[in-house]
Amino acid sequence: MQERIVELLSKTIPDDGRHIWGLADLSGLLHERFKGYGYGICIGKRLDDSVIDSLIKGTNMEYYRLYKDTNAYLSGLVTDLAAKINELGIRSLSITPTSNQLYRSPEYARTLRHYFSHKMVGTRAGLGWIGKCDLFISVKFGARLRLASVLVDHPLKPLQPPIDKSRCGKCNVCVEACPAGAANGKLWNTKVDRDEFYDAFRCRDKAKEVSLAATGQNDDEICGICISVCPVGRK
Ligand code: B12
Ligand code: SF4
Ligand code: SF4
Repeated sequence: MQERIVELLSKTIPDDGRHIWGLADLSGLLHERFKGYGYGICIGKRLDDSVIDSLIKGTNMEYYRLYKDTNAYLSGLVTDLAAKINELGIRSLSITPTSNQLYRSPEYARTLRHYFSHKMVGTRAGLGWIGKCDLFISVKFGARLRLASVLVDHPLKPLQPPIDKSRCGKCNVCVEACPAGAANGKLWNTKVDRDEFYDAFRCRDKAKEVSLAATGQNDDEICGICISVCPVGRK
């Protein structure tokens, strides 16, 4: 069955150098509300370099539009994939890029955590690691991508080994560039919790402030300087 799923993914996800995907074993890692789903598919869509490069000077309307468009595109792609996997007789569930209110814990205001982490599916699929500003750094595109996932109830064997620790090394570029001072430079591994190296509240408050100033929209927290400056995946 894994072969049929791989064939479906190869046919459905464009092979255009702007997508990455991989298979993840998530046994024991998912929140109880995903009971029955032990495996997942991570899909990443590269963001346009011209827009991401421009973020070095701060967020702007082009990034806001790209963010919304990419979310819509990936949501369509994972919904389509989940439907096709269900047709193969395998139960599956699509998780859109921003997940949704359903996957936002009631404690969200206090924790800034959802029940579901796309980045975790990405590291288990061997596609990348968690960088010093808590972004998913894909081997191929760096942080210049958005992620979406599909969960399945059928065993999947990752196509490459999971990545368990940071590959940032001595680089500190995003830590120094962050206008909120949100990261302290500590390296991630699977035993290090987010709050030990990155302050999500500092990031959220700064991102809210800069996105409102640049776009006039207050429905999101969009900054992204840390995406722009990372040397991994930069052309
Ligand atoms: C809540 C949220 C926020 C919050 C909190 C961010 C945070 N880093 O926790 C706020 C509002 C601050 C925020 C801001 C931004 N966000 Co946001 N956000 C989310 C959301 C909805 C949930 C994240 C969450 O629950 N975090 C809680 C922590 C604990 O989990 P985590 O951050 O996902 O990562 C941990 C685990 O994955 C763990 N892990 C990884 N592998 C493994 C393996 C094992 C075995 C174990 C045990 C653990 C483990 O390591 C990580 C660190 O602890 C996700 C979408 C989603 N559902 O995944 C998007 C998401 C993380 N955001 C994203 C982006 C791009 C941003 C912004 C740049 C704003 C923007 N949209 O332009 C900023 C950047 C912030 C930053 N530097 O991380 C992208 C990240 C893409 C990438 N390359 O990493 C995501 C994945 C959306 C998407 N679909 O692409 N965001
Ligand atoms: S999104 Fe902006 S404020 Fe948040 S960590 Fe990245 S650079 Fe810092
Ligand atoms: S800028 Fe450097 S430290 Fe930050 S995520 Fe990228 S490689 Fe890691």
